Amino acid sequence: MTSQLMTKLPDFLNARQMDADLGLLILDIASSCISISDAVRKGALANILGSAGTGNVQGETQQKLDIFANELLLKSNENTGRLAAMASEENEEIYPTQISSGNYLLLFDPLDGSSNIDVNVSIGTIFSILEKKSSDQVCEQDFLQPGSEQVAAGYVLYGPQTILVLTTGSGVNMFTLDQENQQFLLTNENIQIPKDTKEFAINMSNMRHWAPPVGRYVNECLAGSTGIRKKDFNMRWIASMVADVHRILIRGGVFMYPWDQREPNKPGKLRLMYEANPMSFLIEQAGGSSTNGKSRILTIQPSQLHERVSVILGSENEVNLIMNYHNNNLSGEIDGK
Ligand code: P6P
Repeated sequence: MTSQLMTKLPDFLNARQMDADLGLLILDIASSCISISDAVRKGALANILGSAGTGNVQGETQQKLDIFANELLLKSNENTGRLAAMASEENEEIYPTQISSGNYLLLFDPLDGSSNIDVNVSIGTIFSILEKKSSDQVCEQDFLQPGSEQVAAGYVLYGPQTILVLTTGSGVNMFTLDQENQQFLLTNENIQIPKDTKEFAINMSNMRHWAPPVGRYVNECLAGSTGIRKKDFNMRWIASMVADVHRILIRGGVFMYPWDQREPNKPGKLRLMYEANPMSFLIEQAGGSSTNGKSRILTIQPSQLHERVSVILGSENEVNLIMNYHNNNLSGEIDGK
């Protein structure tokens, strides 16, 4: 099918007959990500690689592109009237909009996978949209809703193609950026993740720190056809959650960033509100599962904006097996207690 015949993102959203402001908000995010994509592609030619020489609220060194992406998303969404406030991995506090009459709350990791920026490996923007439920002045408490309350979520992957992956609660659809016309075109409809897999993603260098259930699962994968799984497994670790999740949406697999004993009081490395929740919404909408090892991530009641969580997500049968190992008390330390 030629690109002229493919469905454009605005037409796709109109056909869904969703709330007009939500549709326009999604288009605002998509437009911001096209600008981010352009900067990512220019890289050194735009003098936008390397460290900015500053640290973020997470205590991580900020890359120039982190700051560029964050500022662009904040500035391009602060005056639309569609949002009450925003929250970003790069900002300690929430970011009230200039026209705070909007009903929506936007959360994002502006550039996930920053350690890959300077080595030209795929990175991405992750976003989550909630409704502001209270009529009071917007505050952090408005954001502290379980992931099941999201009205939309997605990511834009800056890889060989720039791809927007989106759910508004009725399936997962993918849109590829037509670089010539600067339009996202529908290229994969109603994604479904295979229930089984032969591929797992985890940072193996942390093996000695894992809880026993994770170690048991991975060792059984490594034993392959000679062990109880009776099939050989492949391993991937891109160190960009967006890229690992995208692979799983396309061909199945399981992604794990579990609790480990390096920092036992932290439930995990990844952020609940703007990494795990949007990815979990996408994964479940595509027929997969997403858990912290013991329960669905989307049911977690947040207590802090930047709280972390243990993440095990992907092909349903594989995730259920790992959950079984945790819940049958193979002493899985999930919440740091
Ligand atoms: P590690 C990127 O910094 C990130 O937040 C995720 O995108 C990615 O899956 C993970 O951290 C990689 O962590 O410890 O392997 O570098």
